[in-house]
Amino acid sequence: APAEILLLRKMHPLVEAAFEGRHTVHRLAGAADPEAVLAEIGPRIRALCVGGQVGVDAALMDRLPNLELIANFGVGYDAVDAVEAHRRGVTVTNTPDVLTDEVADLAVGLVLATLRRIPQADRYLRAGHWPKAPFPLTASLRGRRIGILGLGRIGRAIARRLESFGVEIDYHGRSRQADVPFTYHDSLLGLARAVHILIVVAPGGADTRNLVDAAVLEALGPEGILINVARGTLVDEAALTAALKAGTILGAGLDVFENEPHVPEDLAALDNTVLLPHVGSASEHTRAAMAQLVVDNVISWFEGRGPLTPVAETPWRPKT
Ligand code: 8YV
Repeated sequence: APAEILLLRKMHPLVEAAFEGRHTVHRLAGAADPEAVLAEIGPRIRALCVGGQVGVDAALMDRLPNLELIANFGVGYDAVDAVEAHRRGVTVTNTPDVLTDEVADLAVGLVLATLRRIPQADRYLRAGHWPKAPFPLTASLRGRRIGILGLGRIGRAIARRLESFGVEIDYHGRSRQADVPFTYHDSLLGLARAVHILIVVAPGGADTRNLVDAAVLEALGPEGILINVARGTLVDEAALTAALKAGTILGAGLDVFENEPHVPEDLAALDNTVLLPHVGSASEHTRAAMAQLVVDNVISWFEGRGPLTPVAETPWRPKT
C-alpha cells in the first residue's frame, strides 16, 4: 500500500523521483511555512529521507508519531539521534560501502595535495611566479609513518591504498583488529606521537567530539600533517588553527569543518592548509549509488522486507 514519505531537505534527483506512482512524497524544503506543513502531515508520515547536516532529533520525532523509518543519505549519521529512534521503535538506515572507495581515493589525494602543496603550486604557476623562481621544495611521503584514527570500512580502504606507497601504517580505534598488518595504539596520543601524518576517519557525534585537541596536535609535531575526511566535530578547530599558525604542526588537509558550510576566515587565510568543501563522496557515480541505496531501503521497508542497511543502534529483527 502507498505510504506517506517526507523529504526533509532537497535530495539527490534519483531520490526526488523514485517514489512517484508508488508512495506519496511531501517536501519541507521550500515550504512557505514548514511548521504548518509538519502540523498537518506529521501524523501521517511513515518514512523520512534526510542527509548531511539536516538531522532528526527527539523534538522532530515527537511531531511524527507514526514514523517507522529514517533513511539517511550518507554513511555518517551523527545528525540523526539513532538511540532515540531505537527507543521509539524507529529504524535508521545509512549508505555504507557504496562510497568507501570514493572517500578513500579523496583522502589519499588530500594527503598528497597537502604534503606536496599541489594547490599552492597551481596557484604559484597561475600567478606567474614560475619564470622568476622555482616553486619551493616541499615535504615528502618518503620515510613517513601514517596514522589512521578509525580503522573502519573507509579507514581500511585508505590504509590499503597507502600500503602501496611503501609507508608504515599505524592506527587507533575502539579496539585492536586481529586481521590487519598495521600497528595498533591504545591511545590517540600514542598514535600521534608515533606518526607524521594523522588521518581522521572516525564517526562524528558526541562520543568523538574534539578528540583531536591541542595535546594531540602537539604530539603530532612540527613535521606533522593532519587530514580530516570524517566530521569537523572530531577536531578542535580553534586549537588546529592555533597549531597551524604557530608551526606546532606543518599543515592540514580538511574536507570537513565544525560548522559547514562556514569555514573560519583565519583557517582559510593560512597557506599551509588545503581546504575542500566536503566532497569526499561527491562524484556523479557515487552520489547516484548512495541515492539508490536510500531509495532501495525505503522501498524494501514498505514491501515488508525490512531495511537493507540498518545502522548499529537500530538492528533489524524480522518478526517471526
Ligand atoms: C555526504 C558524508 O557529503 O556519507 C557521509 O557521511 O558525509 C557524505 O557522503 C553527505 O552525507 C551528503 O549529504
